[in-house]
Amino acid sequence: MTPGRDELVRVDCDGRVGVVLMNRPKQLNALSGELMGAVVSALRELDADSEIRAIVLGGGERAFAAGADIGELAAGTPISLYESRRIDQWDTIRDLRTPLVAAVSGFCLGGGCELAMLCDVIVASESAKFGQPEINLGVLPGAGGTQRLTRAVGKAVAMDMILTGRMLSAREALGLGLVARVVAKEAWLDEAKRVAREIAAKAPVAARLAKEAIDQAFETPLAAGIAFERRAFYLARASEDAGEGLQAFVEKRAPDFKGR
Ligand code: CO8
Repeated sequence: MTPGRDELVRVDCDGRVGVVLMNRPKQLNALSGELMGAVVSALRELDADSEIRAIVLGGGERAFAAGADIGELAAGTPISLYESRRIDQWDTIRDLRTPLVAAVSGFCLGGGCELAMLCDVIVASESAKFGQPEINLGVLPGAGGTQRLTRAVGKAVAMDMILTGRMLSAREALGLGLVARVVAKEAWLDEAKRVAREIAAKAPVAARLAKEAIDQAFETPLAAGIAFERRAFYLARASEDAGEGLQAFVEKRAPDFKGR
């Protein structure tokens, strides 16, 4: 029987934070078409919910995700992959406006590493292992790994990882700028939720514009990125929340952001 979305992902709301946990533990969260469909659909729903101001995307303790489902890749043809637009749907994650925190414990490999890199902040357990081992299967990263990993860790390490399949420890990933925080093994999910709650407490319009502006740093030349940032700044300044935030500082009180 085909598992439903509710079996493949656990979706929960913790105040203004949405939590999506991938749930194919026996296959180390190998990203089958169905699992990715479930992830994308859950994330899009949370993104459309105006009450939600940050989202955590996680896996289990043993694996965030060990890559695309190798059985499916072996059974499919290049044309079925192309026709199904399997990889294209990953792009929709980049279009989400709500800040996304990846909670990574254990294996974060291949498509799993590419999925984590689609998120805005990666919080990793000390146990986390990051890698792009596709070369061992006779292929290469196909969902952004050659591009995003290179931008995150630089050419030398990206070449090393992608050409040899070497995995990075969480500490190495932190040193190289792939992840934002490394926490004790048992704290990976709680810390990711804590970071998400911290983001959710900020002015949401400013947070979303800031996320968009940072992403521009990877898409545009510097001058165009600076121009984008300036307009985003003016737009944020026009929000009610900016009026509230600035006034609250002057009045020495905590701001009450409304998301307007
Ligand atoms: N796909 C399918 N099943 C998997 C995958 C996977 N990626 N990874 C692990 N599993 C399954 C294993 O087959 C095993 O199943 P079973 O118990 O039925 O035999 C179960 O998960 C547990 O795995 P292991 O017994 O192998 O556990 P170990 O602790 O010994 O090893 C490893 C863990 C090192 C993670 C090992 O499982 C491994 O090497 N996995 C494959 C990692 C990999 O090569 N990932 C890259 C996949 S290709 C890819 O991601 C391309 C992305 C392209 C874009 C997206 C296209 C849609």
